[in-house]
Amino acid sequence: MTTSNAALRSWVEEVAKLTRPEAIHWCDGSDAEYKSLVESMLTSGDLVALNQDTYPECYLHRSDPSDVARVEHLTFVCTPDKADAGPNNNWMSPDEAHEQMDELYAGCMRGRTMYVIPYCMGPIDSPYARCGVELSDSPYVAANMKLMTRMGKPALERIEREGKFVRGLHSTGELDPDRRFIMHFPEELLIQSYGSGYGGNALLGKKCHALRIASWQARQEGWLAEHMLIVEIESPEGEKHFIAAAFPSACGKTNLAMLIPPESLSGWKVRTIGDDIAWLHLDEDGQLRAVNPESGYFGVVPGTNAKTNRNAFDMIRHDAIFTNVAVTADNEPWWEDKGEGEPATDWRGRPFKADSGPAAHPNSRFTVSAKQNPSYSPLADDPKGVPISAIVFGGRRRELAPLVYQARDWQHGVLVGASVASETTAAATGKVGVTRRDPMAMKPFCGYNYGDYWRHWLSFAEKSDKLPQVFHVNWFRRGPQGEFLWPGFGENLRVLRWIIDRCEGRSGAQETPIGHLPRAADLDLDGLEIASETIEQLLSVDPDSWQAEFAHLEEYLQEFGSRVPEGLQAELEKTAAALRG
Ligand code: OXD
Ligand code: MN
Repeated sequence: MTTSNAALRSWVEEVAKLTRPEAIHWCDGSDAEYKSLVESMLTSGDLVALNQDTYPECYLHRSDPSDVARVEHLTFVCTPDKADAGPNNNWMSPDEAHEQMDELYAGCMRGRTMYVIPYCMGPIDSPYARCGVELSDSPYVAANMKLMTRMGKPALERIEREGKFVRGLHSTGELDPDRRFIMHFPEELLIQSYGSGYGGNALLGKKCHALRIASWQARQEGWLAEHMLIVEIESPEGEKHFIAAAFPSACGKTNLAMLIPPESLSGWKVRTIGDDIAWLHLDEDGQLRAVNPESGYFGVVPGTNAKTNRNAFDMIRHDAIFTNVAVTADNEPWWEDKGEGEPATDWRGRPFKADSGPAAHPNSRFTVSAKQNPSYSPLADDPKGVPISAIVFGGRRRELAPLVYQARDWQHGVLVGASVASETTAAATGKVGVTRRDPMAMKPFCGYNYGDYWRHWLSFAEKSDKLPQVFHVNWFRRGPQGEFLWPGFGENLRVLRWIIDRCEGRSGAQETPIGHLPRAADLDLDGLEIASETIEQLLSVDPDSWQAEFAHLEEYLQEFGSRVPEGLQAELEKTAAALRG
């Protein structure tokens, strides 16, 4: 196979000349191709077959122990002007980065096959979708890209029609953390990744293309590329709403997108459009519409069980790739809080010992096609996307942030998004559980200066008078003994209902300096056992703590100097003044 697109042909030739692969395989995206990729990885030991009776077509990949998460300190945005990447990104000049990467790539695919992986982010016939081609020497990447994206022939045909595509070059290299880089060249629509096989570093359609490069393109073209799930909620009366929600990595986006209503709300239906990324566009009527650029999930495994996420639990019982989970004596995948079975072998393939850390890696993952999700919405394939009623921001905060609050208007909503902070998780290397600022949950993914990004967000107010309402949630408030105050999971639908009712002007709220909060009576708590003092605690705003929070936020924004838009600064001052009373 080859292509009629001359630019793609000559790029493939140029890369082959540099990296020297033994063979070049053009991926067609067929099921037969997926099967043969799996077969070859079973032979090479890259994959291990799991119990095929209880987990048919499920396989385990054990990564190098040094290569289990995104590496933010090795991820760069390479713009000619450092200020365009902003203090939120690591920066290297394009010339220096190219020189360094060319050196690493020289001859790196000797003895290996280079896979040419054409893919489309978004429904294949959507005007909002964008295509890319990843060149990779990893069959694990090729197989995962088949599950995660619309990969193969239809994508190549679209590239041949349109002529435009994002280029991504990936080599597993030696998996040496000292020779590992994830480089982005937004002006060249180019990604270069070396030395890691981990999803977020190696499946270039996801974080690298659909967020870092796409956020840059989105600013130029007037749309938004966001780290958001998209969920469809239908009331017993048949009223439908779509909510987009941004939470940092491993803070429950997948669980919320696949929520199962509690028994007392059994007439409600929840369906998944996406669990990680949303591309948001204004249509000709000024309605914000969302498409999920992905067509599969790369989700965190630990904690997934029949109670927390029944849909995901069922969806990963067949045709799934597991990365870095443990294995039972029956050769079934196992992870912490699975709720059944016990580990015999840990994620590194060693006999499991209870005193030598978790059996599954805390950032172990599943990869599956979205179509396997019992709550999959066919609207995920709608080329027009879905109309968004509410945008919800959230973080993992043991203190301060109440269960839910609503921004006063769009400008205030941008401040609410910019003020997101969250405890770090195992999704990236580094310390876990440290609170860090993570505006719009995009800290690791915004491909340009945050100051310019907030300005771009604010500009939507001039383009439409029908923008979604903006909210903030916190499922993770803790009590004095460290216990979670809110039950979370399916019960979060109670909060989403209040959000929907606010969008429809149907439910009450109290005004506070940080925004509108429900009173206990404004939430449907029927059938939920929760003490009234706990609800009061979840719905309270402590002005002193919030003043301290705003002082911290102001200091943080100052890092972005004159790039911080006036509208955001003005909104910050307005809220800070209200907090002072
Ligand atoms: C992810 C992440 O894998 O955010 O989605 O790290
Ligand atoms: Mn994510």
